[in-house]
Amino acid sequence: MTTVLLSLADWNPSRWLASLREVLPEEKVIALEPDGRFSGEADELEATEYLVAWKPRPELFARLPRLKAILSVGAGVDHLLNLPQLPQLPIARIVDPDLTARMVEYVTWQVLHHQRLGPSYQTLQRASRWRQLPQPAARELTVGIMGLGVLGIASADILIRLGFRLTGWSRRAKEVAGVVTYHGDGQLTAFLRETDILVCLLPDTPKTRGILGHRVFSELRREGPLGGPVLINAGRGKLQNEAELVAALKDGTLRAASLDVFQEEPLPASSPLWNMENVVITPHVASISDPATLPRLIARQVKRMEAGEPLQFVVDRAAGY
Ligand code: NDP
Ligand code: OXD
Repeated sequence: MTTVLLSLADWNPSRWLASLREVLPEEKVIALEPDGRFSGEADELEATEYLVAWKPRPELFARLPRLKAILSVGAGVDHLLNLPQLPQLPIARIVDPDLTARMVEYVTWQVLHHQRLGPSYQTLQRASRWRQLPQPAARELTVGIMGLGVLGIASADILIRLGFRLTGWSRRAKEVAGVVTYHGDGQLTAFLRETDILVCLLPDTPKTRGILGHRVFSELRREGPLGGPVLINAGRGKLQNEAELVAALKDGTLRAASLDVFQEEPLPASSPLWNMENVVITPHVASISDPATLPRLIARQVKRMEAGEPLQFVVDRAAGY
């Protein structure tokens, strides 16, 4: 019998375990406690062939000699690739319509918040002031998406339909209907120069870490109708240099920001970002992995591999995502 092990840090595994058992009725599905303990027998753990994981502990792998593949329950895989004792096995990530739809909602919500001058109206409301501000039309703004992958392309698609002008930046050259595309380090400046609202949906890799800093902020378009560029980061917190981000938000290099991810999560109470009027903070919820929908995808992956078919959505370990 195939054994599937669930290891979820930070999340309660009970709903995941119940859903996985429902979609994998012929397999043995076992789970670690959120603190990494296993309450079953050691030989059950040793029989594990598939690890379904979010932030597993590195020492876990030494206890899984029969492991065949690692299935991330997140779209991002930095929680795996940064582990020191990661075995050389295939790793698959989540590509799922539910997770994608939730990210599209977040990106659209935040782009509209800034286009419709949400931060300014919140300030006016706090001062009980009734004042109508000049409202830029969507067509007057360029939304530049850094990371033109599954989530970036789906977000661009909706924003185009709302009338925004869309550009995108990726590692390799690509064509996306309705999007002016740029790629590679050599085209980054050209991409930034025309961007009013920068949406970051990049993965955290050795190449992208720290990219959201002074250099990028200062190259964004300053003459746009919002009176300065806006950053929306739902990629990863390690992409942003938070000291440079705070400085840019204070000195006007950035007009405003919506941040879902942070260098340190939870964001420490001491962070100046909490109290900045031009910052919208959400606690890494731009999208979520839903235990009601994702276990079906995980079950499909296990069945594919057991049938001798290749896994889908396999991570390119050299590229880091
Ligand atoms: P994809 O792998 O589909 O897309 C990644 C994109 O980033 C690709 O376009 C890729 O380029 C580009 N990229 C990678 N490295 C570079 C680089 N060095 N220079 C330029 N572009 C680069 O990922 P997804 O769209 O599915 O997810 C993106 C990220 O979103 C995840 O890795 C995760 O960090 C984050 N995320 C955040 C969530 C949240 O709740 N905040 C929820 C889910 C995901 P190319 O097209 O050439 O490969
Ligand atoms: C993910 C996330 O990577 O939720 O899926 O951050």
